[in-house]
Amino acid sequence: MSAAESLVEVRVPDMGNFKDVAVIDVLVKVGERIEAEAPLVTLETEKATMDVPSTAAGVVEKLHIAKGGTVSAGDLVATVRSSGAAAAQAAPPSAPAAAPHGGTQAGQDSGAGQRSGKDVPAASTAPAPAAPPQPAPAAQAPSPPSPLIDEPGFSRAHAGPSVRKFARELGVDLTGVTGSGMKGRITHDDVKAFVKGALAAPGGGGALPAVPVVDFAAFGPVESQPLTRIQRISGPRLHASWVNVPHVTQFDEADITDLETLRMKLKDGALERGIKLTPLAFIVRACVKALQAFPTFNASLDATGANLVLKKYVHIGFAADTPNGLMVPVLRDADRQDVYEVARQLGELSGAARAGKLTAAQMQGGSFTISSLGGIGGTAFTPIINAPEVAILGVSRSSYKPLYRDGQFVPRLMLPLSLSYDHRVIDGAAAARFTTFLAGTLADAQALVEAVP
Ligand code: CAO
Repeated sequence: MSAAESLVEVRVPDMGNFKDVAVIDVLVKVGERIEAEAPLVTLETEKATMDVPSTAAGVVEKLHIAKGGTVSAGDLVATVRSSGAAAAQAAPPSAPAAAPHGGTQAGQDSGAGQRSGKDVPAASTAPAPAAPPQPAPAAQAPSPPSPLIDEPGFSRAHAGPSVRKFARELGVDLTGVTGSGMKGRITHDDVKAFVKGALAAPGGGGALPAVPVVDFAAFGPVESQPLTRIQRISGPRLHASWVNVPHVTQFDEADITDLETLRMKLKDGALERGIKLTPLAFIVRACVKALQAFPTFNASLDATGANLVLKKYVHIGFAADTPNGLMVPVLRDADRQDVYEVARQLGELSGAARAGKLTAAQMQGGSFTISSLGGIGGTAFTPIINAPEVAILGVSRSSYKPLYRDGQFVPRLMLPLSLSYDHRVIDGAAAARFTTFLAGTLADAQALVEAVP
């Protein structure tokens, strides 16, 4: 070691009350040349991710911790062979060496003024001429939990450490981010697209106005029940769609009198084959025809929001009411199944959903969703789009209504349809054409039972 060199020990700074914090990434290698403040390792507590920066410029002599291990304040992270006077500004462990992502790193050039301009290239050390001196921040603990992040959902999200870190830096809840990588893995670009979407949202992406916190117990007895696991997962996704997608709902009615007559005729025969031929199977068939006629309803915006991705497959998701909450199994290649096969798969998938036995693959890849409340009741509702899909069909309970035809009122069985659509992609005229086509298709019962080519 030359006279100008010294060994600097970089330690984990004071992290408040956190102990045994996970080392999720080691960012440097032994022998690597680093600048002062270069991040050495990334730590993740339950609440935040933070880098531990080097307190000196030089060469990494030794690493004392490994990815997957845990550390506490004061633990040795690395020994850095510092070069010359520029190096040894090692701060004590309690100094503000680590800032939670999103927090300020200000004040860490405090030694620059004492450095020799001869020893150190000006470009790498001198403060920018116009930059005013920054006050040193107080020692920083990891950020408090962000109210925007659903921590259990965040930890379950399918994303690697660097994407998690990136998301935390931006305060993005990965629970609401749709992954475009392999097997739905969330990528950096997905996080960026999510942020762009949030910024483009009405209100400029600023924090949403908060709902007032009310002490309900002040008004009478109360009982607190935790949301189910499915509610905790689906809630942020529904919320993301609600706040990101401009929804409009188009209402219509389909005359299914003939369809119901035909269904009654075919029902028993189907049951002998173990198939329950419910109205939903016919509605799926009708939607397939409508999606083929109107491909923009079977599409999604890409991550940039500038292109529409038209899907050449028709995978229909359908909302299923289960004891654990709402689930959306996906009937794949619905365009290749006849009404009996659709009915059989609807029965199988909704049975698996109710038994809590759906696989992840059975809930992925949907290109359009149907939410049928017809078996329960109601006249109309405004379903939330299963984003990034661009439309969802709500179906309510059919009932007999007087229809004026050929100079007289006749009783017809009318099925209420509620189509919510993403107005960025679909305009009102297209939506009205879609529901008109759908209603016409449902009225043509025989065509719905024909074999699929
Ligand atoms: N109008 C009148 N009756 C209807 C109907 C409609 N639109 N749709 C179904 N029915 C009848 C069926 O004919 C059946 O009667 P029978 O037993 O006499 O034949 C009965 O209602 C029950 O049907 P089902 O529920 O067994 O079958 P389905 O195919 O209609 O629905 C499923 C399957 C999984 C969609 C349904 O069980 C379900 O879970 N629906 C709730 C969906 C939901 O929660 N949506 C809201 C999502 S947003 O929170």
